[in-house]
Amino acid sequence: MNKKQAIERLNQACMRLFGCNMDEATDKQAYKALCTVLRNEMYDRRRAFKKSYKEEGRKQVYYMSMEFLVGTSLRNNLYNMGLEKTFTEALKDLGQDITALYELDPDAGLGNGGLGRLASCYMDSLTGLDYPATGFSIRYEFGIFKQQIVDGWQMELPDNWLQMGDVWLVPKEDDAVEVRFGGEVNEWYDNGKFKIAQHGYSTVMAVPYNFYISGYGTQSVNKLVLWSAKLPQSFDMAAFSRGDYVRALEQNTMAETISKVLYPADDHIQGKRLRLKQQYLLCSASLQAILREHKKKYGTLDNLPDKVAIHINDTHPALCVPELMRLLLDENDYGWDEAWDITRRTLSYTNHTVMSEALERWSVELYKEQMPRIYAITQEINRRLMEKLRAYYGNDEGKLNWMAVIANGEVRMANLCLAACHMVNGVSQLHTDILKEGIFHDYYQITPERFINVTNGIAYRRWLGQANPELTDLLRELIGDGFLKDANDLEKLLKYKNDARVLAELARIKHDNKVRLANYIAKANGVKVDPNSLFDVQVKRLHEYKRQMLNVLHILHLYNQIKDNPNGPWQPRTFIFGAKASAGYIRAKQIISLIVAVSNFVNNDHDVRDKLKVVFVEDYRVSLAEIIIPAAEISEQISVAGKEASGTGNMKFMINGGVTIGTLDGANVEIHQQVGDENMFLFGMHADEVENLWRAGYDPNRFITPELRRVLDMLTSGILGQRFDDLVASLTTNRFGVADAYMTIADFNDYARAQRDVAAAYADKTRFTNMSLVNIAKAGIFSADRSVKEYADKIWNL
Ligand code: 26V
Repeated sequence: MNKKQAIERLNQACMRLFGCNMDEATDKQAYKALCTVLRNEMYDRRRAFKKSYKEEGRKQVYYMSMEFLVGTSLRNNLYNMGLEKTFTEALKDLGQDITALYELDPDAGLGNGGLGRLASCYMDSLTGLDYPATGFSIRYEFGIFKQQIVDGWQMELPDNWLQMGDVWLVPKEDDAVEVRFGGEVNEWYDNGKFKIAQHGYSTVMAVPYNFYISGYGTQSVNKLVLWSAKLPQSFDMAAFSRGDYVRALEQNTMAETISKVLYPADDHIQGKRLRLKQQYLLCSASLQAILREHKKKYGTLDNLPDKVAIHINDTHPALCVPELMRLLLDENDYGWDEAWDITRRTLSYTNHTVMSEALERWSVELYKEQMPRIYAITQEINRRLMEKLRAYYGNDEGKLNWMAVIANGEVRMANLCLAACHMVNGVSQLHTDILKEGIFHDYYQITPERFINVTNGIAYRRWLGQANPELTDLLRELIGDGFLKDANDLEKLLKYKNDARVLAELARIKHDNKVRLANYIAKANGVKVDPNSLFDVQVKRLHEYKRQMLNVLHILHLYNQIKDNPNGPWQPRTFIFGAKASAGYIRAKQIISLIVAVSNFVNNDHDVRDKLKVVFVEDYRVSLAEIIIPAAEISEQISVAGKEASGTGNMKFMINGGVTIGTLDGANVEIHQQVGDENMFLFGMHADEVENLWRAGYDPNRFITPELRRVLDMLTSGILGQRFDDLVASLTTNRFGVADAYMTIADFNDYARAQRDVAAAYADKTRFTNMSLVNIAKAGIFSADRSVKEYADKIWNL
């Protein structure tokens, strides 16, 4: 498409939508017209791509996930389709400024954090690599809440992203499918054939909305299908015509609440009915759509595993297991063994956390109430599983109970996946080892061949190419533009190690990005930060295991040191935080309060003001990450070892030249393998040391040094404007059998040491910029292209 054609299409779209030409359009109208043109372009490309892979009979992958943290789409689509320049100029000719339109593009925040963002990164890479891939999720009307800090406390506001974001969605009302909840199941034999029927259920219609995904440097377009829950027309009318208006309306809103809002928690399960309904809606609707399409093409489901791979992203879509069985048994007349064989070979599962609070379990009562037939099938899966396990493990009841899908009145979704999926993977080397040796050990022993590691990766064309255009241009000039298709090419940058001109350029670009962030902070927080200070950043969900507390305690320690010796050779520093807390996670909210209090305290102290600044940026989200990450010099990845499954923020910092201070946890281990001791700041206990100390009986009070005591006392003294007794108690007082469950105190000293190393390294600008260069050069392995190729080869057999 050239500029002239772009102008024509924009004018056409604008005329059709708003009855005016582009040069008369408001920003909002221009935005919608532009998105419509791109959406139509993707639609056309999609048709061509689909036609070709269907003709070739290629195997397809379906990625099932309750979350896709898409972020903005406008710039990403223009960039991927190579149309950025064309449209920037076309719009300019039409008197429109494209950057103003970028501002209007909402973050599609259909996810909480790493797991959802990973899903989106994978869709991008799969498409760029021309794999036929479809994502399935829910069209939440409200995505992750907007965070506002009021008097230091997090408030949650609704995120009505569809107001603007609906331009990206194409409704497919005709493809709606029916999903049944509740009721009862009858079973009988008819001429020796087992029959079942469900009655008294309520029906919800799932309407698909297509969200097209473009790929970099290719004509291929895939789609993300988002289900929206609607009450079926007929139901509505029946009650209506009885004059039962209220009941009809009530039913209506009940059905539609299913897709109303994303659960804004990633810390613990609550066992809520609505959440279970969301999960079943996703699984049932998606599987029905997949099977319908497959049968249309092949006329049979016998070859489903040869042509279809269905991936379960964490246990949230684990109901795919019994639902696929149900569809095969009840609606396609397969016997149990055949159905089980097809199910097993079709499904695979990724685990994303070892935190026991986040491992999903549902009460049998609720599960059965909502999905009686699914419950019966789950029982049968469990019965057969226990039979097999008993043959293997004998009567080791403890082990059998631990491995059961149904036990103690609960259905355990991870065990359901382990019982059924032909492949199970962890998201970093360490995480996979912990699955094998820890929580999934008993399953691993029986079938070790099913367990593999696929380390996470990122869509670096977004996180580097788009978020850091200056660095991208420099790289293009130095190593050519091959790295935009093959991230391993980044290694060519190594030959510029110690090259004074290149180091100066890298430092200049980092400085520009810091200025950009400083401007944002000035506007958003009213705080002036110095772009010449060291930018040290921790952005991620707020969780105790991620240890934002450790960072805060160290900041106060640093504060004390500066106060004691105000004329010392202190490296000026700016500490930047961004984090949303789960709405009900009070301790996490207290930690946010503490960060805000510390920032007010430190930023207003005349003695330290030009040496130390602390900023909490509100409403951390994908589009903010794109501004923050390129400006970071130090990347804080300081979880207690063994708890962060992988981390992907760490990779985004690295590829933008951020140097990691971190524990040997998750993918930090692999970052360390890439860059070595010299190019990151490691500290803290290793995963096995954490385990051992825990077993030996950890008492944090034995680790409190006088310096740390002084900091803890500040928290309880009121000097910060508030007292944080609760937080200190959580670290030091053994009230519920655990004090400092994440060993913040045990790791404090070594963390402070590593932070001193940071300051020393930074004092030598050349040395530090070289570290930064090595990080960029070695980041190629963390491309999502590498990850999805591994999935395609080892798990999905595409
Ligand atoms: C758990 C729950 C619990 C119930 C309520 C809703 C909900 C939503 C999400 C989760 C899952 C949390 C798991 C998660 O996000 N894991 C992260 O996955 C990233 C991608 O693999 C990985 O980089 C992070 O280390 C890991 O924490």
